[in-house]
Amino acid sequence: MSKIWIMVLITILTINCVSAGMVSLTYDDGNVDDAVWIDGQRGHGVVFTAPTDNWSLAQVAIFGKLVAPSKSEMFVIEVWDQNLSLLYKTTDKASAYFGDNLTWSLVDLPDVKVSGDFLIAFFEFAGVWQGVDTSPSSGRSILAARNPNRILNWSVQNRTQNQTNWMIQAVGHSPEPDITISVLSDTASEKSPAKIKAKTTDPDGNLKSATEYVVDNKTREIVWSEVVEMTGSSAEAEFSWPAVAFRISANGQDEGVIFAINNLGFMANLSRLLAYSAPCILELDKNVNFTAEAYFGEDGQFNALIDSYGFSHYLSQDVLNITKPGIDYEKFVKNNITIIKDTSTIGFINMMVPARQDEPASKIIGPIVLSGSPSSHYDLKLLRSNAGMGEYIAIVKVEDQAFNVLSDIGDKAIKVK
Ligand SMILES: [Ca+2]
Ligand SMILES: [Ca+2]
Repeated sequence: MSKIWIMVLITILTINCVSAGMVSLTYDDGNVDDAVWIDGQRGHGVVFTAPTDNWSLAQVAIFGKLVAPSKSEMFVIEVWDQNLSLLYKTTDKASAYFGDNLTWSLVDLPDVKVSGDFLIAFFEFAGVWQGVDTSPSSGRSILAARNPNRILNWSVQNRTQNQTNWMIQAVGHSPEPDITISVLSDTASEKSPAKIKAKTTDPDGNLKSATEYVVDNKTREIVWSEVVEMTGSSAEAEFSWPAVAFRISANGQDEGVIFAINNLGFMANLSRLLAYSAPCILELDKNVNFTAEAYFGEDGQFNALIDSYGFSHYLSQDVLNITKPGIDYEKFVKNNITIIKDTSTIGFINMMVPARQDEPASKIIGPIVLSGSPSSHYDLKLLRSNAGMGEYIAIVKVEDQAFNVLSDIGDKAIKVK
């Protein structure tokens, strides 16, 4: 459970293990399951997509350890463009980067400019165990060979390509956005919401969104979040917060504050039904866990549950009426809904912004046993309740299309009386 948790957190807070200003492109789940070396002149290759044109690839991270005794002292890393032409090559001693334990090693590159798809190939000549994540793969991990540069047919002992993710990451950077926020109105109530203004700029003009978080200064819980779209090289947004908190109720009982956020980009006729989403952990049956998103309508009704692989475990009749009009809902329920009544559970996430590093950043609300039925929306409801009296802090995070993230904290606290 704890590993899944961490993944959910990473998605929300975009914590990177790399230094400030750097972005890490990764297609593995971060948890190593196996390690392999490959023979001969073959290399482990991963096809990456640059987040923006002329992205500066500054480092290659490889999860590995030395093979002892090693057949080869040297390794080669090559960066190829989408035509498999060499952009950069580096050769070094394996023992200078890898040791006896499986861990991430960073190899510096001199800011190689990449655009579109590019390939990183790691030729270890049977000198390094390459870490493998065996979760369903993105199909981006391949076998590479040189002279001429090519992608080989897949052939690795005991490993299929659709369950192999070489643990190789591309670390790089591009111009970052900037943000300043100001609290225009620092008392909040339903009638007179607090107002927070965010001003953002981005030197290379690929702004994407700004997200406001309202944090209870006492419990450090994120009680409210709202995201707005942004584009171009400068944008402003004004958030208003009517002193409300997202909470979840199950079977008519209030279970507590959860992390939820409004959704952008659904078709107009679905946006009302899928207005909000909340990250959650779905346990269908013992030890069958998924990270997922629960979707709620503007009225708080639970309308969809979609796991991180894109598989939907539940859709409400209202959603189905729009996505597949004319389909018999009872039949659909029988054939498509995977939730097992009175057995499956759902855990929501209460996110915190800890005041100190040793304090927890989240806890699970639940697990809640799903004892309702699809037609009763499993008796789950997203509530927008009054936030309790006290002080709240506004944080706004800006993101650009190249995965850069920056945030700013409100200059004064917001009071709810
Ligand atoms: Ca894994
Ligand atoms: Ca940018």
